[in-house]
Amino acid sequence: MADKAAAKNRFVSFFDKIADELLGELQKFNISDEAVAWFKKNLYYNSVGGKLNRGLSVIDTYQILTGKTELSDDEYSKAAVLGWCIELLQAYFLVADDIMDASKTRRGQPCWYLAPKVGMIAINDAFMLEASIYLLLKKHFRSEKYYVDLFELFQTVTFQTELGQLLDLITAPEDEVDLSKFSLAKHSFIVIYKTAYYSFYLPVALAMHMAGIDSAEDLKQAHDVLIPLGEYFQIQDDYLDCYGDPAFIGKIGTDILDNKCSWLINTALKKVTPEQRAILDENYGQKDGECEAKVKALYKELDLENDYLNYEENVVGKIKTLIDNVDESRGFKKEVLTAFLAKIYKRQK
Ligand code: DMA
Ligand code: MG
Ligand code: MG
Ligand code: MG
Repeated sequence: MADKAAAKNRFVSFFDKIADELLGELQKFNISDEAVAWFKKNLYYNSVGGKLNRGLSVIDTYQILTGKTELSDDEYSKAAVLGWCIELLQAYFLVADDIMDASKTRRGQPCWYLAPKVGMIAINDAFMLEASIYLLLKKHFRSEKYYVDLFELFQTVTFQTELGQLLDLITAPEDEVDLSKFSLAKHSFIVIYKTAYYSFYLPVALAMHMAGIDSAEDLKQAHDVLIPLGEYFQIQDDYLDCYGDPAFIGKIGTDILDNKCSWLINTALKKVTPEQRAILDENYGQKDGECEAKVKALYKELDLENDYLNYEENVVGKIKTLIDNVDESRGFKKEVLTAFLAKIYKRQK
């Protein structure tokens, strides 16, 4: 555990270097001190303060794939840059996601668009977080033979995530609640695109390119386990939206108010009586705390917590079987996947 804390501290301190480099890019344009200070605040406010699982996973995966417990300074620096690139991508998505979901808090502080003086400047700030990824890739990887792979991977995964966000949003219209449009199949599609690709496939695929263990077959093996793993992770997120402790998860759930096609509502819809269904039709997706409370009370009556526990045991069993079947002959390692699973199993935040 102490090791884990030390690894996280080292990675967090590395962000100062990342931020200095990015601010240095800005200074090249002779931009005002005020703008530099704004960008610096944007970078720190939105990139640091989370669990950093995605970023740390690049380093962990690289170490597992190469079998090295100690990395050279150059290797550490490269893996950490890629890790922070994912965290910047996540920061970009979250700044925008919180505006679109009308969320109030993130990582225990006001969402960026609600911070003093920010407002809709947050939209441009999100774009700048994304653009920072490509400045860093160019600076650190331009002469590597896998530069184009990294570049394409970030672009492809970004598009997949945005497609997922689009589906998430159009399945949850603000002014028209129609629960008959929801299904677990739709849910699965949404969460694979909006979460699994960037949170699970991306960190591993980046480390695989860096380690040179990146045949099409091995990338596919990684993909075929990481996508179901990411789907499970987002179902945990849906569960925590309702049942998590805001003080602990750092954010206040909005899925019921926002008419989201969440795992919980889909699971509820499968087991309701016509009377209970009428309660959902009337109260789901209304921007009203009392309606939200009625939906939550019905979730309790339906004992969705138990459905979730059953789901979790079941899916973890399936994922373990998928991992058992991974072929390690080309260099990919099962341990990359078991390490990931261990990080999220029964997570509370
Ligand atoms: C998160 O979906 C997906 C992205 C791409 C940010 P969400 O709105 O459920 O996330 P959160 O619960 O963190 O707002
Ligand atoms: Mg959200
Ligand atoms: Mg969202
Ligand atoms: Mg959520």
